[in-house]
Amino acid sequence: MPAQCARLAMLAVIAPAASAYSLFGTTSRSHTVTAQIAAQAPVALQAPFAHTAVQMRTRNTVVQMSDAPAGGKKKVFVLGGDGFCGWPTALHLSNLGHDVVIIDDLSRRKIDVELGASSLTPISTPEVRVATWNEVSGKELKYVYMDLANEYDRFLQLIKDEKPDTMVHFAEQRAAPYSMKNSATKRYTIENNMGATHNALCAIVESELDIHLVHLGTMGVYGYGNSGGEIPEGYIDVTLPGNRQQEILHPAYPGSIYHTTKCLDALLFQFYVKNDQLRITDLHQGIVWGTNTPLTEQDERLCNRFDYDGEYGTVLNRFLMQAATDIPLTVYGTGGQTRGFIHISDTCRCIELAIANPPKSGERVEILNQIAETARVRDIAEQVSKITGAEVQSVSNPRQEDAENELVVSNKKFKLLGLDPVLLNDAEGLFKEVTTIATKYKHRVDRSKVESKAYWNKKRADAALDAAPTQVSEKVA
Ligand code: USQ
Repeated sequence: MPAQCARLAMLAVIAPAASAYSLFGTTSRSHTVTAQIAAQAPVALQAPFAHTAVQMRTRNTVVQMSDAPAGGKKKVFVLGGDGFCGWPTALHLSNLGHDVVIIDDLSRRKIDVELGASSLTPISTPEVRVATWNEVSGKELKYVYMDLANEYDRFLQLIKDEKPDTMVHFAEQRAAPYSMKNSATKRYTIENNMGATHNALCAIVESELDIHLVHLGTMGVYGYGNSGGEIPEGYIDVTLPGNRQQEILHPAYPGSIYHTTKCLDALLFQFYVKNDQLRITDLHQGIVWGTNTPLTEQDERLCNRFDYDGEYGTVLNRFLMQAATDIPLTVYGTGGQTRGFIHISDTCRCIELAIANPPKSGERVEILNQIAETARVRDIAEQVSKITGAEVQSVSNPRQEDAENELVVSNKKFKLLGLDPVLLNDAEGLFKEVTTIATKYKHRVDRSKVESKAYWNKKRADAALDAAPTQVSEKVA
C-alpha cells in the first residue's frame, strides 16, 4: 500500500473517535446564505455542515470517510482545473466524495512557454497528476482537454453526456499584469474570459439541465475603495432620485483588463439569472497565497504550481520566494496598497461551502467575498522580513493604482457558513512552509523573470525607465 493510502486508512480508523461531528445536522440543499443572514437564524448555521459522513477535519483539509459530502454527492465540472486554484480544489472536491471532471486547455502552461517562465515547483502533466490522484485516493477523477472559450459544441455535448450538477468556473486568464502587458494580451484576456464565461452560461441553458455555476470572481471588481464604509457582499443599498431606496449590484471599478472581465462576467450572470433563472454563485476572491494543500503534498506528482514571475506571481508568494532566494522584497511604490488575502486551503474550503449552498433557481446571483482578511503590502513585506531577515526594497510601481488605500470588507457569509480562515498573523508556520518549498526549488528560479515588465500605461513605463536601477535588476544583471 502506498504511504499516503496507509495514512488515509489510518485516519479512517481513528476518525470515529473524533467527537465534533454531532454538530452536523440534516442536509438543506437549496437555501441561500443571504437568506440565512436576513433571517438571523442561528440554527441555520448547522446546515452547511450537514455531512452525513463521518469525517476527520483538520485546519486545512477534510478527509472524507464516505461518499456523502455536505449538500450531497454531486457531479462537478472544474473548468480550469489544472491551474493554481483549480487543481487543489479539484482534489479537495474529489476527496470529499464528489464526482469530479476537470476541463482545461492548459492555457496557463502555454502562457508560461510564451513568457519563457515556469512554475517554481515542478508540475506533472495533467494525465500524470490525475492518474496519481486516482492511485493514492481510490477515486475516479477525470480530465478532458478542451478550450471552453472556443469549443462550444464539444462542451455542450460533454454536459449532455456527463450531466453535471455543478460547474466551478476557474477557466479565465487570471493575471492583471499579463492582461496589461500589450494589445495582444489585453485582447486575449477579453476574448478568452468573456468567451469562456458566456459559453458556460449558454451551454447550461441549451442543455436544459439544472446546473449550479460557481464562478471565481475577484475582490478587484469593487476597486479597493470603501463605498463609504465596509464593502458589502456584492450588493449595496443606494438612495435613488426621489429618495427611493434600492439594493443594487455594487458599482464596478476595475483596475486592469483582467479585473474588467470579472465585472463583465457579473453583468452576464445578472442577465442569465433574470432571463433563464440559472443558479449562480459569484465568489469575489482576494489574493491567494500558499502553494500546497495537504492533498497536493501527498505525492510529488500532485504538487501545485507556484508562480513567482513578474506577470503571474502574486505579492505574498513573491515575497516568500524572494526571501528564500536572497532577492530584496519588491514593494511597488510605498506599499500602501491594501488588499484582501486568503490561503489556498481556504479557497478549497470556500468552494466546498459554495457548492453545498446553491441559490434557488431564479434567485439573484449569490455573491460572497472570499477573503480571510485585508492587509497592506508594506506590512506584509515587513512581516516576511521579520521572519526571514529579507531586505525590503521600494521599486517603481508598474501599475496605475492608488499608492495608498483603506479597505474594509465584509466576509460574513463564509464566516456564517463555518469558514475559520488562516490569518496572516498566525501564519508563520505556513510562511515557513512556502519558503521551505522555495528553498527546495531554488535552483529552478530564473532571476531575470522576477521583475515585472507589464506596465499599465506609457507613463508608468517611462517612470520605470527613469527610475534608478533596482536591486532586483542589479542582481538579475
Ligand atoms: N505588488 C507589489 N509587489 C509585487 C507584486 C505586487 O507591491 O512584487 C502589489 C501590487 O502593486 C498590488 C498588490 O501588490 O497593489 C497585489 O498585486 P498581486 O499581483 O498580488 O495581485 P493582483 O494583481 O491584484 O491579482 C491577484 C490575482 C487575481 C485576483 C486578485 C484578487 O492574480 O487573479 O483576482 O489577486 S484582488 O487583488 O483582490 O483583486
